[in-house]
Amino acid sequence: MKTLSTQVVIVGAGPSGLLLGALLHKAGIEHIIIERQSGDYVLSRIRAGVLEQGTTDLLDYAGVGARMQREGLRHNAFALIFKDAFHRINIADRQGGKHMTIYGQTEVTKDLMDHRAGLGLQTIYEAGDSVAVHDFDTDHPRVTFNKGGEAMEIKARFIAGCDGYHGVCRASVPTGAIQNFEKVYPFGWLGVLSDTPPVYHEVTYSNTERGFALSSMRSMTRSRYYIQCGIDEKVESWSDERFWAEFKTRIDPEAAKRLVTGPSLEKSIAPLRSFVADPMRFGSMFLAGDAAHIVPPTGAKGLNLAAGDVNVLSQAISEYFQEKSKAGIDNYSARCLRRVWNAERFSWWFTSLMHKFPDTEGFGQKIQEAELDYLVHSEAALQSITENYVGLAH
Ligand code: RFL
Ligand code: PHB
Repeated sequence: MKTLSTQVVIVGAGPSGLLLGALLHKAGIEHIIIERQSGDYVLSRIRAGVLEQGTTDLLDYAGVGARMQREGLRHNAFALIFKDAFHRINIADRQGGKHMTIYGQTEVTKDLMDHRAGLGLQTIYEAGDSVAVHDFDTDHPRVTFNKGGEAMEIKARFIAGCDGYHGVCRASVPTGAIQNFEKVYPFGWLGVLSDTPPVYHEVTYSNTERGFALSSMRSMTRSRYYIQCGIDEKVESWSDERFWAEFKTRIDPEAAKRLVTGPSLEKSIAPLRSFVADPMRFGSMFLAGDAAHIVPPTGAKGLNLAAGDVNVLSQAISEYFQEKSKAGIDNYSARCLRRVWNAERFSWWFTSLMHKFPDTEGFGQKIQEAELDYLVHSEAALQSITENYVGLAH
């Protein structure tokens, strides 16, 4: 067996793992990233698009923010549609000038990969299903895997489990040592990416009697739209024509008239789930990002939570190595979980407010419309939604 040694092994080269790597490198800490898939596969997953200011600040700090600053779209507001009417909600005016940035997860991932390549930092791709974590209840954890037919082992002081919801790190924790909290929603999101100008200038969430829709974008010429769909629906049963026809019924009538449609570049269905693992640390192994928690995408918190975790983790690990202090690593789980549960609550609430639920029918719709009406006319409620949307301070 070939053995490598480093200070931290990061499992997973999604945004959490790559950003943690950039932050550890900046703090002078050695690490190796091990990823199951190829780099191209990781880049092909179309996911998040909305970054909180805390996330863009962290990407700048990590030294990977230059293209995002040039190409990202700065948004001071988002919008809600209900009862066919459009309501713009200004965030910046209510939250001391804070704003959101539209910049796709694919682009963030690409910038982080290019940064790593430029610095010559080691990422081992295509490790497949062979990755296994060992001895994380000791100070000498190890990660083993096969690469190109050769058995390999990486010894380190810490393992960072950044391997997403289906990863191996959380799954390796003995069942008695972890508690999982979960809620699965009775619907999914059907998403379409297309090279058409976005129908709205800002991210717009629709509540309609036919179900939820979201109008987002990646640039001024590339749209990202979603509609609520049944949990068992197959993407093959949604032709582009059917998608556009349904989507038009879920935006306001003026917008439906001006909507530009076109072929989909990507089309996929995502299930909606809320999930939290508690704790997020097991001896020498830490969980970060989707490995530890999932939010439904309403409110765009997932990637931002991941960035918050790796910020806390990189500080805790650098305190350990540089100041010989265990305070940060001992506090990691509690510090993250407080922020995570705040975002879980907000994402659950926003999901419940905007989607059609199969069991509540007409009464549920009227209650949602009453709450939305209250929301857009109450300055107190607007303060609260914008404060949560832009990201609570932590
Ligand atoms: P990822 O991105 O899942 O990356 C985990 C990586 O680990 C690898 N892996 C392994 N590697 C080695 N060994 C193993 N055994 C492994 N098992 C897995 C995987 O191949 C993968 O490369 O998790 P990470 O890095 O924590 O990042 C989390 C984000 O991807 C996620 O939270 C967001 O995409 C969520 N999300 C959104 N977040 C936002 O902040 N704003 C948004 O606008 C937003 N929109 C979305 C979203 C997620 C969506 N879907 C499809 C779930 C919209 C959608 C539709
Ligand atoms: C997206 O652009 O993909 C997006 C925007 C806002 C959300 C979720 C996803 O709440």
